[in-house]
Amino acid sequence: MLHSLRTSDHEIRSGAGAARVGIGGPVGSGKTALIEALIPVLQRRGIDFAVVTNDLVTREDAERLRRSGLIDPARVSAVEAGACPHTVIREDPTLNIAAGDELEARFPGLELILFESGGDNLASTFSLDLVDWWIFVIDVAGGDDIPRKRGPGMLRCDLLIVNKIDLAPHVGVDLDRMLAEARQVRGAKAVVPTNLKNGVGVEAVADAISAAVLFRV
Ligand SMILES: Nc1nc2c(ncn2[C@@H]2O[C@H](COP(=O)(O)OP(=O)(O)OP(=O)(O)O)[C@@H](O)[C@H]2O)c(=O)[nH]1
Ligand SMILES: [Mg+2]
Repeated sequence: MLHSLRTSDHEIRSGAGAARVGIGGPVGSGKTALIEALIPVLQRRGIDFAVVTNDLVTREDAERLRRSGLIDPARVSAVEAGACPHTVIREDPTLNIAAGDELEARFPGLELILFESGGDNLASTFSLDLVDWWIFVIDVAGGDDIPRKRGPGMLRCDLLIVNKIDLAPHVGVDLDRMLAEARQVRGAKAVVPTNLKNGVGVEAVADAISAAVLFRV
């Protein structure tokens, strides 16, 4: 069932469908803040996009984005993930696939859909039935030992963001060492440091998305 869904989904996407990008990571690492920072950058670049948020039992993040004034509220959809946020992005992403399909039907020119996972732990990963490419957001306040813990989310994502770099001196984190360890465990895969309070790193994230799934450089 999922297979046939995926097959038709792929066929749509390989034609005029929107690219789908996941944003996962632990609770509070800055996933919604990343979307808020990306919105004006993507708009300036003329990219036609929409957002799907996942919360446990509320629509808090969707409401935050709709109220932000940054984006047409109709372009923000919410999925209520229930108790296990990873289930709806990995084991059974049907609800998220349907939310993406529904946005594509309403906005025929859509090029990109960002899917924010509910805050989870270092093990959360996205199914490639749902997304073409995905980002994992960790933050320095979560501890500089996170890269050494080698969680699957951090290892397997296409782009790792180390956020809240502004907080490093306040939480006793050696940022250079944390970044070096993250790069070491990820081999050739990208790591981008960000401060989403002042926008440092956001253009680099938009560049990576554009190059990877929109084939723009
Ligand atoms: N100092 C600092 N604070 C940040 C940064 N990015 C996000 N925050 C703050 O961190 C808190 C959590 O950010 P969110 O974007 O809500 O995190 P989230 O990952 O979406 O959280 P959940 O959806 O609940 O898992 C908020 O208070 C943000 O303002 C940053 O780069 N620096
Ligand atoms: Mg959020």
